[in-house]
Amino acid sequence: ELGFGIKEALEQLGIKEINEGTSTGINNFSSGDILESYSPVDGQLIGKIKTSTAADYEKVMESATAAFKQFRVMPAPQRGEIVRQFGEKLRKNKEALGKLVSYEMGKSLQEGYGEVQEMIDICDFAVGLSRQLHGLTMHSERPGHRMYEQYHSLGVVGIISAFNFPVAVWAWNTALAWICGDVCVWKPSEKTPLCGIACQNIMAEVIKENNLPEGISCLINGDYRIGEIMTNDKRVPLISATGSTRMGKIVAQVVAGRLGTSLLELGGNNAIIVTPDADIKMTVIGAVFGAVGTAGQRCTSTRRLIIHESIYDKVKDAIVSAYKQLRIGNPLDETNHVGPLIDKHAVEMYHQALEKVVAEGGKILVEGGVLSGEGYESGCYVKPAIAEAENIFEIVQHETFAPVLYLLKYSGTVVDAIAIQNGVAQGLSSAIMTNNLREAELFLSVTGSDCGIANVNIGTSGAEIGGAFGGEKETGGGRESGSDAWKVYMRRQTNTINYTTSLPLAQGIKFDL
Ligand code: UN1
Repeated sequence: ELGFGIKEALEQLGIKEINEGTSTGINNFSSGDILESYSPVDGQLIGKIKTSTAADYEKVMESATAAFKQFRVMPAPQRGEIVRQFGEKLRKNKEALGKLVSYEMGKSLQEGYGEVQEMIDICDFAVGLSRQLHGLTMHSERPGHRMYEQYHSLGVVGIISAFNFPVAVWAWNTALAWICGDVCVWKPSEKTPLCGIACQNIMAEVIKENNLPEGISCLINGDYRIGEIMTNDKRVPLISATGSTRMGKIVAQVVAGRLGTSLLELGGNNAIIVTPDADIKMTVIGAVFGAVGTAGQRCTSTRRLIIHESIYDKVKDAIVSAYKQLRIGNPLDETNHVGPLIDKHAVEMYHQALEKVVAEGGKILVEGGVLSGEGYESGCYVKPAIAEAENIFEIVQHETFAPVLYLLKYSGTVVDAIAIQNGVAQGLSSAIMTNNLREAELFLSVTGSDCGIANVNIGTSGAEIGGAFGGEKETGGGRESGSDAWKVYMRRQTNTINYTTSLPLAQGIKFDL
């Protein structure tokens, strides 16, 4: 029997013992193998999902492409109204969906709710945006001519998302794509398929209530093989993929091979620089939440602390003693700080990272280890660990999706710290803790952080949806969520109109017949 109100949450979200519904669930295109979803919280089987075959995928695409023809001619503010209703339904289901996220993925209940809140926020953002899909007007160099640009709906958007944000990343993409007039086909992580079914069920109600074609929101379930069919498909002009750099490189090459567009949000190796002018209390909160929140499985998780030598021991002692307060256990119990890793494979990666850092000459400051016994039966609960290391260590250069924090010492000025911060292949999130304006501004300047996200006096994780989210270098360069990220979901057109009776050519070219 599933506790913590999970049974009721599953019922509310329409999750059954065996779940079908690759399309919105009104009809059902899943005829493949059964995929089982186990909770990392207690190791219990939550539900089964029918996966999608290549033939199912074809039916999904038929439904999606037909829906696009209808959806693209619906005025954008009316599409915004659909997204507004979706946001309303998310508000009603926040508790149930947040719980399912926590139970299927393993993040804390608060973070589960927080993720649903991000979905609600992006819906609100998208509703406003649905009246602001602005293009520019320009002055033509020719008399009696007018120039402007406009944005048209793009088509079918393929979304590949990761287990760590099993619902929010989908919503960041869909809320924008829908107001832009696109339809979406989603391949959620095979580690969190029930979250996918739940989201799909919520949107299916909105679609049905508005008498719209169900292909506006489609779901395909399964492993990389079904994702591969989608990334190869010419009918999908945009693939938005979130996950590892390894996966992103494959997706990028396949999509580029057919000259499609990819929006990539891949690995991070995020650091906080702690300068002699840092507020130590704020640093500790930011660093500890950044390193152990979501059990170190955010792509924005803090992996490296770059501390000035003059305050190194002070900061180290404060962080190590904060780690002693951490309670590890069932994430649905709100008194716990740290929940489980997603699965045993992740536990293995965590072990390997700790072994490697020692082998390379690092020093363990807070011991790791797997917890066993009552409450830890899933075998996925690990102790957040801290190691003193060097930035050049191979393992420090690598993103390990686990609560392992590396302490790095710098001497000299903030310029030296920035060199260490930038001295990795990834470029997602970064932060500096300082009350020194010169240091802060230098960090944000062109010679400062090379990441897509650079913060002052807050940590690396927990970005708001209003900004564009993503990063540089091996993080893939894509931007999702706020600001003008919507533009990638539309095709852009430049228009020149001649309202005279002659045909002057641009650049003054004469061509008389
Ligand atoms: C991710 O880890 O894939 O900034 C996204 C954050 C969240 C999003 C993280 N808003 O931590």
